[in-house]
Amino acid sequence: MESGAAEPTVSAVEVESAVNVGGNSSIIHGWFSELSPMWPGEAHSLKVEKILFQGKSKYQNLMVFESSTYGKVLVLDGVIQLTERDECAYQEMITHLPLCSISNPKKVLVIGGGDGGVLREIARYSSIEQIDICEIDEMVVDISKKFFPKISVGFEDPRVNLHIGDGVAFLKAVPIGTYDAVIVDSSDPIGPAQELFEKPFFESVAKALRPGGVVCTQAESIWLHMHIIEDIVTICRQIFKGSVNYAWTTVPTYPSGIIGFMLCSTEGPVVDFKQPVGFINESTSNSDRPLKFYNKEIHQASFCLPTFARRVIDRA
Ligand code: SPD
Repeated sequence: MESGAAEPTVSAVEVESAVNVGGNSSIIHGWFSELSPMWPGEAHSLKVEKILFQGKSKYQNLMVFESSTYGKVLVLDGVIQLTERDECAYQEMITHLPLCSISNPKKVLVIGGGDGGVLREIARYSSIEQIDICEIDEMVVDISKKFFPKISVGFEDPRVNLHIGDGVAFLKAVPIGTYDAVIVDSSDPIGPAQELFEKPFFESVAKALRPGGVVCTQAESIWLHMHIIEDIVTICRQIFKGSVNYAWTTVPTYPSGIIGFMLCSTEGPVVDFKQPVGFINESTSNSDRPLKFYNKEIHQASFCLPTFARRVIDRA
């Protein structure tokens, strides 16, 4: 950690004036408003009860605040990464969409995901022997362990190997065909995650997967980012010679209230993402925490796209 000693707690009364929280966002009169050139002309706001942490790492600004209605909120460079109330809709879907699409996954790699939520979900699978994670910013891990114990619990699984470093460089060094699945739990493509949306990165992911292996990557919003999604689909169709699909989920605190995932498989045993072959529920899950969001019906439904999005994705 370069910096980031926790500043004294600030009550909502004390945030009457503007607090700069990184990026274009701010807290004004006790309301956090999320502004970014990635969603121009709109901003979602959450009422702030208390700022719990503000700091700056080598890579980004970090903030944790207690909101009035969504529990604790993790913000990186002014952009909401998760809230306690709706994180399940993201972490469960980005994990179980790929892992329930293949039989008995054994080796999984997470790029990003430093809050530990995706690890918590992967840990439900008793077939899994090895869970590697490469997160660039150690402060994200530390902050999550301090303020989000029900999310960072994922780090406690003995199968987890944490690597702090650059995911792009990590993947380049992975022997060909190592993983059954790669999950890319990144922030938006402005800032440290930019390279995770580019072609060379997807080429490295494909090399790291075994034949018929799967990748699931955070792929933004069909309401706001069709141009980004179109580019990602084009790149993925060039690289992944198995299947290429787009799915989405609702996350009320993400811009436009939804977020999507790019799901691809490499050439080899056929993967039909729309027909899950594995099943995770309370009785099969290696966890005493019930699933809150994911089920088989949601899995299948998440691939249904509105016409405007389907048109662009089909022609990409
Ligand atoms: N617009 C914000 C997208 C953030 C996606 N990653 C969230 C990390 C949660 N594990």
